[in-house]
Amino acid sequence: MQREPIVAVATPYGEGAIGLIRLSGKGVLQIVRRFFKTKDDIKPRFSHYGELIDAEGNVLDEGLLVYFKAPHSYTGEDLVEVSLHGNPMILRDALRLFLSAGCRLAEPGEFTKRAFLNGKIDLTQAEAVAELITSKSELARRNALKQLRGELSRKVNRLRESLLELCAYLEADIEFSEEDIPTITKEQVISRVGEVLDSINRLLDTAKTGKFLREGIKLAIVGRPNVGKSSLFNALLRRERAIVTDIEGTTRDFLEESVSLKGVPVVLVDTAGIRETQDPVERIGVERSEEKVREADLILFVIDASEPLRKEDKEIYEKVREKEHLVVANKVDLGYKVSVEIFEGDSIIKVSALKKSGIQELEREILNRVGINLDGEVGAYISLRHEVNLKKSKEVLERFLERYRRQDISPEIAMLDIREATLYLEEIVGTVATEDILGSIFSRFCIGK
Ligand SMILES: Nc1nc2c(ncn2[C@@H]2O[C@H](COP(=O)(O)OP(=O)(O)OP(=O)(O)O)[C@@H](O)[C@H]2O)c(=O)[nH]1
Ligand SMILES: [Mg+2]
Repeated sequence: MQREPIVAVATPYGEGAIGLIRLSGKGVLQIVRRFFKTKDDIKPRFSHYGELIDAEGNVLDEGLLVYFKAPHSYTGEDLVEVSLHGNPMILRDALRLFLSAGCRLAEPGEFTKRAFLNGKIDLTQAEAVAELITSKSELARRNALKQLRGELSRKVNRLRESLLELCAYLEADIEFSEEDIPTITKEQVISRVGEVLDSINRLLDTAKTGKFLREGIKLAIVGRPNVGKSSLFNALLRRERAIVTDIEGTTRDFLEESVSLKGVPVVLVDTAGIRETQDPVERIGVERSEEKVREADLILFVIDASEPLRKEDKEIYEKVREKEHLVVANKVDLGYKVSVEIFEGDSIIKVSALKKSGIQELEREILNRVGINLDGEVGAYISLRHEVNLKKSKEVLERFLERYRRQDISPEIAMLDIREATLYLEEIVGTVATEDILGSIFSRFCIGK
């Protein structure tokens, strides 16, 4: 389907070797050809050199034109890309020409939205386009590419097909119930739904990691004064950002810095050592530290390995153990005199922030703890939208299973349940998609994409 012609600058604003204008929709080649003069016969997917000339006959620029004939284009419509020199004034003038000839300025994400509407890509792939452009970390980028190549779609579609088949069986049961041909047994229904639920749970397990990849991990370094929190902060940052002294209570206010841990975005927070104190400034610092404990995705609880645990260590540990945490025994270069019985079940990572030893192992442990295994393959990590729908689908299926086992459900209702669960999956890939869903996805795009 060819919609009204749209145009946009597809390259970022500013000076560059090349600036690209993209047009898609009905009659875009004719529109461009009114201004872009070339000696060539224009062939799809070939690059043609020419001049861009305005209505008064002034040459605006020289450039290259590539024509993609529907349906073999990004949008599935006729699509033209004109590469000019990357000067914002040239691009603005070119844009004006095309607008004057009947094009409309594209909305954010409109090219990709048309690709979706024309069946070139599904909704998870459209989302992946936006993520591929905006991802801030190596792993998020690799994940987006996987999603763009249909990894998530395949997984969700497999589940959807399994449920649709089940629907067909249940329907046949209703239609031909008198004829006494069992098309599917009760056990088969239960095991099929069970399998789908297992797969949904596996996908849901990736949600937390997906969030970390996209938004980063908030990591708070916490402990009593002088155990070496700021030293560890600096070691992880690989620069001397925080002040380090042997005076207890050196860090008064928390410090936040972003760092990439093996390609994963991390916000590191150094906090004031937690202890009872009369100093009003330090007390506010301690309160803020406690707040950071609450906000963090993961806590590095630091102890001094070179001496026995103190009462304060144990008190802080009581607060920390409720949350995701790692115990970091620092100052191992001074020996290991700490008794660690109270940390039973916790893995203790030995480091020396001063000598910079054990830091790599600590980084690996941090990523492991949030579900990122650098040695394994990057999986398909779902986003919040996928998570919400998968949970709804799961809920319906669980309710169904429970009633089906008790035989407390008519075949008609059973079918409706399965159909509803399928619908939530279909919303993920966009087999069914409301304007609301589309609006919220495509409005996040940049113009020209
Ligand atoms: N030997 C040794 N000393 C360390 C190590 N890490 C830190 N220190 C020393 O311990 C002292 C305190 O270090 P900081 O990093 O300021 O400790 P902190 O936990 O941030 O202390 P507060 O900000 O007061 O809560 C300094 O003299 C550091 O040089 C280590 O791994 N080995
Ligand atoms: Mg400090």
